[in-house]
Amino acid sequence: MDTDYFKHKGINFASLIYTQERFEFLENEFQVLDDDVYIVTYPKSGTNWVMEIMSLIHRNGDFTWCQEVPNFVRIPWLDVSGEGQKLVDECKSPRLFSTHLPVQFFPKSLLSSKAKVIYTARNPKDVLVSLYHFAHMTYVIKKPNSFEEFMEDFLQGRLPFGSWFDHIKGWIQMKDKCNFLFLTYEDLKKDIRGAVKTISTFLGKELNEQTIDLVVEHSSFSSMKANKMSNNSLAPETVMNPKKNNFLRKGIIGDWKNHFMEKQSEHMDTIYREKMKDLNIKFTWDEIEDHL
Ligand code: PPS
Repeated sequence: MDTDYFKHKGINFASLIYTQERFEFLENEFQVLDDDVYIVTYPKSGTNWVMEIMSLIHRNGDFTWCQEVPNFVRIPWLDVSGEGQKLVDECKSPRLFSTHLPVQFFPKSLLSSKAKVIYTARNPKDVLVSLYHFAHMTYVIKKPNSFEEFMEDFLQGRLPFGSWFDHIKGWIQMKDKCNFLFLTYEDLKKDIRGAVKTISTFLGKELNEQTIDLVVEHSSFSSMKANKMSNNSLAPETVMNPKKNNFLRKGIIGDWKNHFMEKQSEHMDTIYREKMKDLNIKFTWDEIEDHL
């Protein structure tokens, strides 16, 4: 099956599950509610992991919801059209949504609401590697010809959802707002208990130690991989090839070192420094890299 993209305001999206009309509707007409919670990421930054943590916190550690209901039904994708759109339109308050939308396409009604946003970012080198593998099993990203070419598409913002740099720089402008929580995949890996506490406090839920244990256990890589409601093996076959399903692939920090040649790493570092120079923020992955 061939993958087609269309451009919305300069950014590529897969025609298979997204439409321009829906994006216009979401940006200008969709009503954000005060008790909504949005999980926002650039693709491959740990969205499904945060969805699992959120589902478990939402149900106070009761994991039956995660074992009986697919993750994309528990926390619908805000930005998709077709069948997925119905899940959004029919979702009852308190609503939990996930999305990869860049900030400029997000519903404008967010600005006048108390809805909460959890933004999770990940080392772009690991995002690129994860995306590269995902592109071989999905129909929403064009099949890469080579890692080299795919990297250039990533760095130039030609992949779906556009530039990683613009995405994070756009969303991080909200970092001082009280309804915005910024996390990194690396934070979750380094201290999952701490991250669960941070997320639950942000959501206004104080969990006891036993409940935190349940959230940690049932959102672990191995639990999610073994759970067909959370490993995306139930995703539509038009979107992902179930025979190639390895959505929960490795779940580690630093797999980029197994894929990048030295000169590719230096090339990406140069672009990273240039594009991020105005931000003046040190991210968890920068610190991890410093200690290697
Ligand atoms: S998507 O398609 O954009 O929604 O993908 P996303 O969920 O954002 O990212 C997929 C990567 O996250 C890893 N993952 C996890 N890592 C550690 N622990 C847990 N529980 C977990 N759940 C998902 C998943 O394996 C993908 O990363 P890679 O590097 O490809 O393994």
